[in-house]
Amino acid sequence: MRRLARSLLCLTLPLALNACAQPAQPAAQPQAQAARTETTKTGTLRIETVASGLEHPWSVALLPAGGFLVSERPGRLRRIDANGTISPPIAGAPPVFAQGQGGLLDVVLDPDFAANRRIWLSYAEPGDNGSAGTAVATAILGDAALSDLHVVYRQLPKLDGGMHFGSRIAFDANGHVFISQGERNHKAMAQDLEVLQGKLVRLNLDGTQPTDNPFAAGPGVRKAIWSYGHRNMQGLAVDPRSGRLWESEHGPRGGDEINLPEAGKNYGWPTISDGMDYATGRPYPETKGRERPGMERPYHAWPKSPGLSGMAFYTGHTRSPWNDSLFLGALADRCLIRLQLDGDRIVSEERLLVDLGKRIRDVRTGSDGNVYVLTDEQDGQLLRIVPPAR
Ligand SMILES: [Ca+2]
Repeated sequence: MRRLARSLLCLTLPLALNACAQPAQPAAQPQAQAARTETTKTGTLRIETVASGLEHPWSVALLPAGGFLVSERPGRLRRIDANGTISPPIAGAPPVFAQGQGGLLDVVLDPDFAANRRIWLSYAEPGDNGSAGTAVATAILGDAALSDLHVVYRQLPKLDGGMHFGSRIAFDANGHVFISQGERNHKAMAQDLEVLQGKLVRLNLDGTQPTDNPFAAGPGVRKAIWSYGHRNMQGLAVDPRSGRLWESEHGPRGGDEINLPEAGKNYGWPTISDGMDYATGRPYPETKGRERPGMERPYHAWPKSPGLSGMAFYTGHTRSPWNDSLFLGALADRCLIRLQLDGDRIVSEERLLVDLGKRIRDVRTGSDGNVYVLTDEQDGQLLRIVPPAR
């Protein structure tokens, strides 16, 4: 009866329509295609606003038929048309722990998305008594709703607090999915193979654990683990040229790094680190230097932490001056980092969107040769970055 009365109210009192609307819906109007330019060392790039009004957008997936899927950290998934029209929240997303760094995190398309319409989501999943843990679910994308939602991975144990959930998802060409995570700010856990904090994990696409994972045969260890000793990985991508997996992670002050994680290897946190405690300016008590036998040095490190989030290779665009680059979003340094590659070798760094001055949460590269970024704000934006002409 109350629902009927509410419906009648909505029908009969147009001025009350706002009270009947779904919460947190931005105006579904295409954004003005405001463009600005920036002079860079390879020419002039153009910054176009695809959409605004996104609440702390975390990840963007480019749909093959045009348009985008965007996750908002408070727990909403939205479709954005090629012209910038933002949909209402897509129904059926999993409930999330939207506190601190937690919430709805990565959204990526299944490798066979064109045929199966399946998407993958990573998020902070609420547990008992205020606890949470990183989780990954898959679902079928419909026009307005998800269906066939399955949770395929849960970081265990679940813990209190809102820090260091990771998390990104990437696929190799051999039927595996990689899931990056954080150590939930429990540093020692990153070295403990009986828990999943601070681990990169590898699963089969059906969520089962590969029998050839490096710790699959060991007793008392988590068989999903691919590599360990990680702090908080918010970038993960496979180089389409080599098939090699790269990850970026937030270190402590001066400890942000890139690794090419290999099976069973220990990436050192917190026992080795280039970084310092933000509070004291000194190494953490757990840190015993910058290198140690059996632990991997960073493949690449920054003496001043940019705050890395989101990572994408830009390859196969031989007419672009950006060909063979790795892009990384920078939160603290408020820019887009471009690393010029020669094979696996990082030969130079260029900082883009510096004048824009926004926290960059995610970056993806399009088959159209453009680069797409999300700004991490209450009124976040999806931007299209058009590279300089060669
Ligand atoms: Ca490390």
